Amino acid sequence: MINRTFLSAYLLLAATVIYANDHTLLQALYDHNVVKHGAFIFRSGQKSSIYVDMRNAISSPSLLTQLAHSLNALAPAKKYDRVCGVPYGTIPLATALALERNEPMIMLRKEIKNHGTQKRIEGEYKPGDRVLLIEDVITTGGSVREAIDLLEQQGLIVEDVIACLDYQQGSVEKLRDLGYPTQALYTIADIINHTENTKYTHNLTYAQRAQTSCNVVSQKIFAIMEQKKTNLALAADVTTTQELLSLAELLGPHICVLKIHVDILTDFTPLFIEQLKTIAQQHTFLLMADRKFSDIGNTTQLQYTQGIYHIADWADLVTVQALPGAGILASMQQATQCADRAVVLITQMSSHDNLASSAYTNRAIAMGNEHTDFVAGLIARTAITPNEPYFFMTTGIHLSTQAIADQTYLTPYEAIFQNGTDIIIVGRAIYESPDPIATAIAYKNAGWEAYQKRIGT
Ligand code: 5IU
Repeated sequence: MINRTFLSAYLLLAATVIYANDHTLLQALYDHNVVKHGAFIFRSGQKSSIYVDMRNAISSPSLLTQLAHSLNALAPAKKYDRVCGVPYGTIPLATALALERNEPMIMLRKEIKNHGTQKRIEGEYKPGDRVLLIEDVITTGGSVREAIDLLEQQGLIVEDVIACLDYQQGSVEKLRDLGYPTQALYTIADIINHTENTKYTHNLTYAQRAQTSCNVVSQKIFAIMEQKKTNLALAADVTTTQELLSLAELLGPHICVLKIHVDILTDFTPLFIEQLKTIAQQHTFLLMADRKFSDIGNTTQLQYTQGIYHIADWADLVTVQALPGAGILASMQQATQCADRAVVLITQMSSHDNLASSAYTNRAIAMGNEHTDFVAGLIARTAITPNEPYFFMTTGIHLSTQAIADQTYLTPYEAIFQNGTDIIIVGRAIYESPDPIATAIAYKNAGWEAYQKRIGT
């Protein structure tokens, strides 16, 4: 074993801090249920309010790729003869990294096969090969040490160790002392800090938030949720007015918001809007036009108020992209001059590989913060800001987190309980189901139970 200098240890530490600031990846770990909130008890008996399950990352190709990118950036800038993952949990990640680096891989066996070659290492290698070793989470460091022993027994040289998470049990420092430069993308303290920053509204009820919010539409929505005991919004992406009116009539009692794409209707008439408004009043839900306005202020103002849809006349809520900057909000607000019209600002999206980086998300929130009288809510995967006036709406919701095309799904429990958002927006899972009423009730109950658990009842 080679003993490294203090200086290299210091440089490694500095690098760790730099990569720990990558909040996009950290956020993705939450979004994909790698980091979970709750009450957990470790094998040691120690209690924790968060739990990190790195293995869940393998179910998301985008997250696995993102992790491989970040680990690649974290690894020392040199070539290795072999990339190897600590068995067995880290093998998928090591594969992703080996492909990204275009370097050969080997695989360790924990047990010797009692048939065949009795090999402990799969793949081709020769004594003296220099290895980059990957671990997902370093706790005691025992698995890393075992892997190093195995590799060294076969004459391989472990040059560097990189990991996703350092549980800060002193093992990373111990490995460095033994001569294995070790770095991690995050420490458990990074994860806890991030978690603390997202927990602000967890214990407030919707009724309390209706009282504390300064936005009229926000107050309305919180009051409706409390009264109807539902945080379910229906995304009714159907293409005829008849289908849409039937869905509104059928599911109206179970929802707080009906979200529509008015421009996908093939037979739109102004009369349809009158009919929809009547149903919304009868069943007490708000109308949301998911128009995703994104042009310069003047054009958006015209799109909002003119054309054949006259959205500003009937939509309680409209979605707006933050991309054009604050001018879009000012010009829309000027066009309505009406306190019961509001915006839901898009700060994050649910589509795979969308471009909303954490820097973009933060700037979008800052933009909303300047207009809280008009911005009532945020579209987000996680309740990302300590500002209470907002309600957080989450798209991409499914009871089974199966993937459909480019959509990334969270369960109602993950969105409401774990990620602290307020409203689940559900589309195909409900209106394409054989029994939309029963399915809507199932989603309503799941969303409500998650909320009750969050507020502690
Ligand atoms: N929608 C998303 N993701 C987003 C945003 C909006 O899915 O990030 I902003 C819309 C698209 C569709 C609905 O109208 O929400 C989700 O429909 P499904 O539940 O059928 O995937």
